[in-house]
Amino acid sequence: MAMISPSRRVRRTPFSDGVEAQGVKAYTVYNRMLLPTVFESVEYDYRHLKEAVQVWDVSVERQVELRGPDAGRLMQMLTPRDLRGMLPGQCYYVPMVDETGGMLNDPVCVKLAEDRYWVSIADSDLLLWVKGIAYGYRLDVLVDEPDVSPLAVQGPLADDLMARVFGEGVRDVRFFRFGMFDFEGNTFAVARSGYSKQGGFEIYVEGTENGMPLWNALFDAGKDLGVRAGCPNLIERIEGGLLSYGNDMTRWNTPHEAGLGKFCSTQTAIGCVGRDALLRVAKEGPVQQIRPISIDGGLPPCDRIWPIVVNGKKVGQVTSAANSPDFDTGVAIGMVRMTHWDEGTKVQVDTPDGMRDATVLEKFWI
Ligand code: THG
Repeated sequence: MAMISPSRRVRRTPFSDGVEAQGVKAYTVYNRMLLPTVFESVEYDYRHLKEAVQVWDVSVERQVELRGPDAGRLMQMLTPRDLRGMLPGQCYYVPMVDETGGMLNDPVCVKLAEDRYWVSIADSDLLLWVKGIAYGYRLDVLVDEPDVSPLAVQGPLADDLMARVFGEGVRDVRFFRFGMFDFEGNTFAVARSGYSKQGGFEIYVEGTENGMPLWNALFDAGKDLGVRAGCPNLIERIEGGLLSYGNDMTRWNTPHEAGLGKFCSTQTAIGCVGRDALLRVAKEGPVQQIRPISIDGGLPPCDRIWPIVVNGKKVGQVTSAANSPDFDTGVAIGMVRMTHWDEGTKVQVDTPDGMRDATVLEKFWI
């Protein structure tokens, strides 16, 4: 494929110098910022992620900060997930929808204080929507994108590496919680979260100037653990059923279609945007839903929709696919119509390399 022409519009991150020094081989663009996709090879990176520990530049997970007396009210307007029980120190995966119930983003909400939240966004311009809602409802809240860049430490040895840099206390951080930890005179939120199923942390690094010192400290401390630079891994995230906004679901899907109905409490009081629309889909149920799909044979890269067909009729579409070394099959995420979404349903997938036999599954691989 051709190169990405660098320019100011495609933002670098606080860690880009480190990423390049570690030999990044490919980037994508996400939230108008560089996101590494390959270091050695997707397969090599996959194996290493599952066996050791990696440091990921996920600065593209930009933060939308809500700060002020109406921050909590605004946060609840933005998501159908019930936030009433959420305490400072917690992270919630929160679908966000427009007035029609169409998904706008699937961020992680980080509650820093009663009057301060970070919305750690997927790839859509959520800042503009949040600013519009805050302004339209005349809310007493500041909405901005702060100089915060998440750095993920993922893999089975993540606890050991993090303990060396932030102290033994990081081991006690629970899943989707965060604590405040010091590094060289700065205090950062460190959460047990991340876009893999291998376990690990995300450090919310405040201040561009603090990026490279932390990056270097993690690599110095992890030499004997075999630490490498890594990035969200296509194969592993499909095996784990981690959804990619813009690929697996878009504004034309409801959270229920995306399998995120469990994060929507449209019944309970909450006054969020899209509640009426979601009440309807929650009651009637979706007519298509995301499913894991195993596909026979070697697969080419998936950079467009692959129709799922049965007897010449379209019954869904594959939106992400890769070849899994561990499961020795093509692994994919697709949107499948109700008539064909049951476990074990045999279908065909129309790939650029020809028709492939495939099976609709119920549970993801990991
Ligand atoms: N971490 C942070 N910000 C992010 C992501 C992240 N922003 C962009 C993108 N990833 C948002 N999308 C997701 C998708 C899945 C998860 C988190 C963010 C995730 N899901 C777990 C799962 O499905 O197993 C847990 C969900 C839960 O139980 O609450 O982690 O990765 N900061």
